[in-house]
Amino acid sequence: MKILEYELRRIYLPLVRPFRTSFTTQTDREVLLIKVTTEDGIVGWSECVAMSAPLYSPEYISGCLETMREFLIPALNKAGDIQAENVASHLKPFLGAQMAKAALETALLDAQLKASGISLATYLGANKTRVPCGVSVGIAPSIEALVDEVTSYVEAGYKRIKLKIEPGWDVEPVRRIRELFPDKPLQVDANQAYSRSDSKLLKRLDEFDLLLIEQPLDEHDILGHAQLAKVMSTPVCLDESIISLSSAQDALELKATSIINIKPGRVGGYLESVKIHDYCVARSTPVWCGGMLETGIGRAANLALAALPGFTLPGDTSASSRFFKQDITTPFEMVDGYIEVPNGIGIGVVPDIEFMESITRSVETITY
Ligand code: SMG
Ligand code: MG
Repeated sequence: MKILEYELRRIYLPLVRPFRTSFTTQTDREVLLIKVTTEDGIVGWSECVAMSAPLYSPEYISGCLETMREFLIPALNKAGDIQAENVASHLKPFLGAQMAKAALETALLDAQLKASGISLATYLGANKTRVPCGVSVGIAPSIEALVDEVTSYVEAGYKRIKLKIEPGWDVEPVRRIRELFPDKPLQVDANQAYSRSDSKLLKRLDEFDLLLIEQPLDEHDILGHAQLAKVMSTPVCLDESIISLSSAQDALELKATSIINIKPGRVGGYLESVKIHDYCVARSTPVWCGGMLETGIGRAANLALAALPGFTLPGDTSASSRFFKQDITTPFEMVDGYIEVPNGIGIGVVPDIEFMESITRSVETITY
C-alpha cells in the first residue's frame, strides 16, 4: 500500500459539561484527525488522542503535528510500499511519540482493512458484538452536583462508574456515591495526584469495595505503586505509566499494577494494545479499554478493541452523548448499558464531512 496524501486536521468540539480532572478542567475537546489516501484512492481515518496541552501525557496536539510532519510521515513515505503491521518498526527510530505513531498506524490500518474488506473488530480478534459501558465522572463543584451527575448515568444504564479523585476530593465523595449505589461497580482515577506519603489516606478507600484505583501516583513512580499495592486491598491499576508492552510486563512483574488500562494511543496503537491484551490473558490479568474523550472515529476503534476476550471489565467506552451534543460520526448510543461494536469494514465509521468542516480550525495536507 502506498500513501499519496496525509491530511492533518484540527477540530474543536464543545463538551456537554465541563470535565474536571486533577490536572485540568476541559470545556471543549480539540482533536487532531488524520486522513490518509492510498494510491488506489482508498481513504483511512484515525484520531490522535493527544490533548491540546501536555497535561495528561507529554504529547500534545501541536507537538504531534510537528512530529508527524517533520519525521514520521517522511519516514513512512521513504519506506514506500507499507503495511500497517510494519508502521511501528519504520517509526521505531523516533523516540516516544506513541500517540502520534498510533494515529498514523490506525489511519493506515483503516485504509488497509477497507481494501481487504474486513472490520477492525474481526482483524483484532473480537469475540463480542457489543461491549458493556462504563462512564468517567469528573470532579464536581459539590457532592450534591456529583450525586446528580452520577444518578443520571446510573439511570441511563451505565454498568460501571469511575470517579475522578484528587486530594480533598476523595473519601467523602466516594463514600456518598457508595452509600447511594451499594452494588454498582465503582472505581476511582487520581491521574497521578497523590504521593507516596498519602498511602494512609488512600487506604481509607479500601472500605468502599472499589474495582480498582487508577494511577494514584506519578507516572514514573513504579516502586511507589508497588509499595502502595502492598498495603491497599483495592487493586492498583496503572494508566499513564503503561506506554508499551514492555512497560506493562515490568509493572506487572514488579506488582505495581494488577489490572491494566489499555489506551491504544498511549501505548503506540491497536497492534501494541493486542500484544498487551494477549500477554495479560496469558497471565490472567484483567484489562479494560480506557478513553480519551474520543470522537466517533476513535470511539469506533476502541469499541473494536474492547470486544476482545480479555477485556473483562467495562471500559471508558461511553456513548457519544456523554461528551458531545453532536459527534462527527453517527453517534454511538448505549442500549441496556451496552454499545454495539461497529462491524463495517475498517474502523466502520466515516465522519460527516460537512459538520467536520464546520468545526475545523486548520488543515494541512502532505502530498507525495
Ligand atoms: O473518554 O471516557 C473518556 C474519558 C475517560 O477519564 C477518562 N480519561 O485518565 O483515564 C483518564 C482520562 C484521561 C483523559 S482526561 C482529560
Ligand atoms: Mg486514567
